[in-house]
Amino acid sequence: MPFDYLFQVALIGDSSVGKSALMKRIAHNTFDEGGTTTLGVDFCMRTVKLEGGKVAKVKICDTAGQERFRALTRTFYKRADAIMLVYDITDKESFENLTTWIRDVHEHAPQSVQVVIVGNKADLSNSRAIPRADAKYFAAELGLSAVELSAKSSKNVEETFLTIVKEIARKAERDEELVRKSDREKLVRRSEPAKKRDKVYAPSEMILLGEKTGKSTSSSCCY
Ligand SMILES: Nc1nc2c(ncn2[C@@H]2O[C@H](COP(=O)(O)OP(=O)(O)OP(=O)(O)O)[C@@H](O)[C@H]2O)c(=O)[nH]1
Ligand SMILES: [Mg+2]
Repeated sequence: MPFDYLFQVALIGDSSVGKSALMKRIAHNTFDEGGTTTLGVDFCMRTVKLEGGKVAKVKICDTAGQERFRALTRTFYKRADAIMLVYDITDKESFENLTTWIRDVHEHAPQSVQVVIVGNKADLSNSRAIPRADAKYFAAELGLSAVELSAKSSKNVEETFLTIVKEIARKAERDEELVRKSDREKLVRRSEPAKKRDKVYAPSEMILLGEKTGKSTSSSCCY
């Protein structure tokens, strides 16, 4: 299927928070109980029809949470349009480690990247370790949004993913408009001095000027 945009969404966060499960839910709408740990990076593609008829192809990069892969995974979120920073709502440590992940994102990801704090395993809310309000407060302090979802039950996964893609698409459209505007301005700037030169230095006018003043006009100022 032809597409208008190619976006990258990276899933990052501690090991076992459910990044791979989330990617499979987003890309194939499936869930495997007890997945295996990711070694390096894994990918899936998803196509999204946008409002207005445009089509976005989204490359979802599922990165390894293990520390030993950090250098490799950074190279992927460097190119991301959006980052889903995942923690497990039943695992306090995975939430506390968000601070380190955020620092990493600020250091290595593009400034324009859209970051969403994602609390996974919302189906286990009876074993919740992180109150929803704490996550919202943490995200708001950083100017980010926070959502809770469940890769297992699929609750809120599709909504979150589509909201992210639509937001990146809106940004891409704004950027395109800025480029078009700047191209138009460049064209105007290029044509404006030429007009002025024609007006001031056109040989016919110079002859006229010379005639009016009665002085001869040198052609050396003509270019
Ligand atoms: N109850 C529940 N379990 C989940 C959910 N998502 C993932 N899991 C389970 O959590 C475990 C870890 O999931 P993974 O997706 O492998 O975790 P990961 O973040 O990719 O881990 P790394 O690849 O090591 O970084 C697996 O046993 C999953 O079945 C969820 O939404 N609810
Ligand atoms: Mg994984």
